[in-house]
Amino acid sequence: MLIRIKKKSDAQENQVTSESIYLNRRQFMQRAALSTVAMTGAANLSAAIQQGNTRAVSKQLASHFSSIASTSYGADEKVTPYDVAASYNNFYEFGYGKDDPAKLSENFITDPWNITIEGAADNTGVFALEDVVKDYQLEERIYRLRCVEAWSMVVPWIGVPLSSVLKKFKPTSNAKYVYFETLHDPRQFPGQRGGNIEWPYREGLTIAEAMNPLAFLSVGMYGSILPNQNGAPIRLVVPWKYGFKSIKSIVKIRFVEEMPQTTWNMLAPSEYGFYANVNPGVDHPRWSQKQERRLPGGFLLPNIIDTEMFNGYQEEVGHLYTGLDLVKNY
Ligand SMILES: Nc1nc2c(c(=O)[nH]1)N[C@H]1C(S)=C(S)[C@@H](COP(=O)(O)O)O[C@H]1N2
Ligand SMILES: [Mo]
Repeated sequence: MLIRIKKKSDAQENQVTSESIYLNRRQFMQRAALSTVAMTGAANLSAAIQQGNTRAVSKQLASHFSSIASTSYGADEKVTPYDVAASYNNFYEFGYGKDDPAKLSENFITDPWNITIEGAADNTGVFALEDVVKDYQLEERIYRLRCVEAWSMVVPWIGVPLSSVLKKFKPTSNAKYVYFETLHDPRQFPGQRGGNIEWPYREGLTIAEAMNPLAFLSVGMYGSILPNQNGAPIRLVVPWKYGFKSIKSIVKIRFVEEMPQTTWNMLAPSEYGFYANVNPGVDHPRWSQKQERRLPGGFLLPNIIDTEMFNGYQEEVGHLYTGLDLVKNY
């Protein structure tokens, strides 16, 4: 299945991929036997992608993963190898090292998983993860992810548009912002037993940002469910903003009237703003944002590339900021 989205960031449709290219043959045969796997022409199989992951889809999302729609988002991008995207992570709940999340998240419990919906909406309450996403077709979208630390990757996410999910809860006219929280559980998250961060990790978007078609709630990547270190079982992906906005392992969504407090802004407001739009014209106080290091690889050409305004998604999101001073509102 192919969802046609006509945007400049789209690429030729003959390069559109499907989840099947991420699966090794054995796993693919198993899954094909179990269910109808959505397939489109999967022409150029890169060895790195084929290595993919071999994780099973958990019970709660299994039926949903039987059909994943390809989209043309990022079809011209060179996808970062799975092993890199799943081993070089920021997830401070598991530690500050880039390899801590992969090493320490193996036993993280993601099933069952509930999400609490609160605030300025008609349909609030506690919802099981599967009930939050089941009404919507899962899509694969290849997005660039640009960390404020000036590294970047390209990830094939699987998920649903954030706007679809939010509309289901019927936000009222008082809902000017959407606030998100990660699970707070120091027994499972060693990082939450101390440190400078006021847990839980929290993030937020304006309602217009949240309703923008690019904003995505991801439950998977590289053809299967999210690895724990990447924010299982559900995380936000806002590709035009620095990576820290893409909050992981979400348990709470609250519709609010005032701009919410967000983790990195609380920690260092002069370094990390609420908007955090990728912007090569606004340097971090301690380093330049004009370029980035595309993983894998070090600070050497050709891994060093120019950073683009809104991470290259200007056409899709630029209108959200008309009249806003993007230097002051970094
Ligand atoms: N709960 C939580 N979400 C988080 C973080 C975190 O430490 N905790 N790190 C953020 C940062 S700084 C980045 S760059 C991305 C990294 O996502 P990835 O590990 O899937 O590449 O997750 C973001 N979401
Ligand atoms: Mo980041």
